Formats: sequence, C-alpha cells, structure tokens
Amino acid sequence: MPAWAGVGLHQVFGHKMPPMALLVLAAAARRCGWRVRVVDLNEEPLPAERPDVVGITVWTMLAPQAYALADSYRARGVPVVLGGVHPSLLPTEALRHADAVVVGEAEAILPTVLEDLRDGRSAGLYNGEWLTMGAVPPAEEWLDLVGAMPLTRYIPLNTLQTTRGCRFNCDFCSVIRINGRGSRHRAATAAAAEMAAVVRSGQRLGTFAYTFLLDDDLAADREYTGQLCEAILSAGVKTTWGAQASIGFANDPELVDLAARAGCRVVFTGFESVSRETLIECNKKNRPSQFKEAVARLHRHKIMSRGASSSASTTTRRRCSPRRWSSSRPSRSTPPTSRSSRRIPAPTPSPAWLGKAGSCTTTGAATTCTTWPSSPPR
Ligand code: B12
Ligand code: SF4
Repeated sequence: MPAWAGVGLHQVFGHKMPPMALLVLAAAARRCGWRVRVVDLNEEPLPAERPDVVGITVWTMLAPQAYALADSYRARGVPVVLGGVHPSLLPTEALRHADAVVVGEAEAILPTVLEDLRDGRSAGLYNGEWLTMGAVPPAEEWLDLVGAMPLTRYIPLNTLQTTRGCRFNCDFCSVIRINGRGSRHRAATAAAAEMAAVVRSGQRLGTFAYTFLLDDDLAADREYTGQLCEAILSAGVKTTWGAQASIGFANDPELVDLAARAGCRVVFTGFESVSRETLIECNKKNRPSQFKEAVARLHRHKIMSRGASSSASTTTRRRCSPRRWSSSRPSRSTPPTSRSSRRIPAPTPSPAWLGKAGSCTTTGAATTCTTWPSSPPR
C-alpha cells in the first residue's frame, strides 16, 4: 500500500487500519501456492528484497504515489499488477504504469494474473468478478499477516468486512461501480465467528477490543444486520464496534437497540448535506428533516454518530451552519436537477463485468436500474 500524502482523515482522526484489500488478496494468492508479504508504506520502509511480482492497491488520492512506486519496480524488471478503485475506473491510465491491471473485485482472477506474470505474459486488462462473500478469504486466512505488520499505529486494528455492494447510487461515490448494486453478505454466524477471531488475534497482539466493520452500509439489508447482531450476541464476542450505515439504520428503533446490545458504539453516516436540493442533485436519498431525531436515537442508545458532509456545492456551503445543521430545513428556492435520465458512466474501456450495467432512472425517492443487477450473487 503506498504512503498517503498530506493530512486527511487518516492523520486527523487517527482512523488508521490495516489494508484489507491487500490482506484478502494475499490470502487468495496463498491459496494457489504463493508466498506473500503485505507492506504498508505508511508504517514501514520499502523492503529491499526483490519480489517476483508486486501488487499495489490504488485509490485516486494515492494514484501519483502508486504509479511512481509501480514505475520504480518496473524499471528494476519486477512485474507490477495494479488494482483497486482507481484502476477499476481508469484502467487504461493505470496500464501505462503496470504490466497488468485488474478491474473490480480481484479474488477470482488473481491466480490467473499471477500465473501469467510469472510465465512472462500478460493480457493487460483483467476483469474481476463479484463473488459471494463466502468465497472471499475469511480473517482466519490473513490474521497472521496482520500479526507480521508494524501494528502500534493502527487504530482500530480489528477490521472486517461482512458485506459488499450498496443499494444506493450516490453520484459522487465509486462503491457500486466496484462492488455492484445491492448487497452480498457473509452468513451472519460466519461473520460473528470471524469477528471473534479478529478480536482474539487483536487481544493477543495487545490492542484494545474495538472492531470496525468496513461495510459501506450496515443498513443495506436490515434483516441481515439484525441476524448479525444476534449472532454476535449469541457467540459472546467481547468487543465494541463501529460501522458505516445509511440513515435508515438510525430510523429503525428495534435495530438500533439490538445493535447497541451487540456492542455497537459508533456509526458513521454520510449525511452529506442539510440541503435537500443538494442531496437530490447528487442522487442521495437522505432527508435532512430526519437527521435530528436519527442522531438523538443513536445517542439515547449510547452510540456515537459521526457524519460526513460535503462542501462541494454552493447550496451546501450556504446552508451548513455548525449550530443549526441538524434541524435546518431547506427552502424550495433552487429547483432540483432533473434525474429522469440518469446513466451510470462505465469505466473505459467498458469491462465485461460491467456489461450488465445500463441506465438507472430515479422517480421521486426510488431509483430503478433496469439492467444493472439489482442483487449481485449472495
Ligand atoms: C476503510 C476505508 C477507509 C479507511 C482506510 C483504512 C485503510 N488503511 O485501508 C479510512 C477511514 C482511513 C479512509 C479514508 C479515506 N477514504 Co476511504 N474507504 C474505506 C472503505 C470503506 C473500505 C476500504 C476497504 O478496505 N475495502 C475492502 C477491500 C477488500 O475492497 P477494495 O479495496 O475495493 O479491494 C478489492 C478490489 O478493489 C481489488 N483491489 C484492491 N486493491 C487491489 C490491488 C491489486 C494488486 C489487485 C489486483 C486488486 C485490488 O480487489 C479487492 C478484493 O476484491 C472504502 C469503501 C470500499 N467499499 O472499499 C472507502 C474508500 C476507499 N475511501 C474513499 C475516500 C474518498 C477516502 C478519503 C479521501 C475520505 C476523505 N474525504 O478524507 C480518505 C483518504 C485519506 C487519505 N489520506 O488518502 C473512496 C475512494 C474513492 C477513490 N476514487 O479512490 C472509497 C472507495 C469510498 C467511496 N465511497 O468512494 N477510508
Ligand atoms: S450510500 Fe454510501 S456507499 Fe452507497 S452509493 Fe451512497 S455514498 Fe456510496
């Protein structure tokens, strides 16, 4: 993982986590016989050893560092594969700095890519595939790799991902382009067992028992979230935990109560704006009029609410007052942008796994995608 530049969430809030993409991919590579090492350049120097193949995860904000790193390895004759959000969206750009680029989720295709690079060939672009969460290597297969990393600066150390995908389609977000529409999840009992293993491992390493779920929306499938909380309770997992969830989570009193009993202490919500017009403009389904009660409900259950908001729009800037934000109601002075013919832009070139992508239309509060798979495989 390339080192991050500047001062962001990473430094400001101390939310530093082990690089999950590299951990699960390392576990996938081990399944087909590779010896692996996961290196986070935020925490350790570049190893002097010369690997057979280098894989680098690339987010847009890390792309310059990632490309420079890739170029330096290739200059030494080491084949490089790039993957992650940024190369998935701009694969031809990434391919200028790599021998191979994987678009989308990589667990299924990685063995082929590694074999090709080992044998001195490459197809250039490789298309990932949405797997069921059951096929994603669980924590038991990568926890030893976390143990081998310099851990003292990771807070939280304990992370896991129980679901992939999102049922929404916010304009500014890349998640459904990588992980698809809908939500796939690990069986609740398996996820609770994984959480227990992660916590045990973390405690062995001397960290405090807090676990962060990397899932994009813990409210994506509330029935599943309920089952997960029940499973955590019946497995007796001793941890407090935090998660990201859309506002629907806090609007469900029973679920909030259950989650609190299962150890939930922090919920991150993308409120994004207190202006309904701005939210409509970016295809976000939140209703600012609900924010105050939603946050109050979380607080009543001793769950901290942390919210992201955007400053990208003039409406947002104008209306966001730190004192009034949770109760402010937008006026109807700015007409919302018409959403009637929304299209999801496909990456270039359009990879096969996005072949099913098509047009999404929004009517009122509902978004319907005609050809995008509404529920990826479970
Ligand atoms: C956890 C997280 C964080 C943590 C990071 C902890 C860490 N060290 O990883 C924290 C909270 C610190 C964080 C911060 C930020 N984040 Co963040 N974060 C996430 C989140 C929720 C999960 C990442 C993750 O681990 N996913 C699980 C892994 C398994 O999925 P994955 O990374 O997609 O990997 C798969 C494929 O992409 C591919 N792949 C990935 N890497 C590689 C490498 C190779 C070689 C190959 C072959 C394949 C491959 O295979 C993997 C397995 O299928 C994602 C959303 C998401 N769903 O991914 C956003 C996300 C990565 N974050 C995002 C953003 C924007 C940010 C911030 C800029 C927010 C801000 N405004 O400050 C900051 C960045 C600060 C900085 N200094 O750069 C965006 C990135 C968009 C982009 N274009 O790159 C995402 C996608 C969220 C979004 N809604 O769009 N984030
Ligand atoms: S709800 Fe969150 S994860 Fe889903 S599309 Fe919107 S910003 Fe992305």
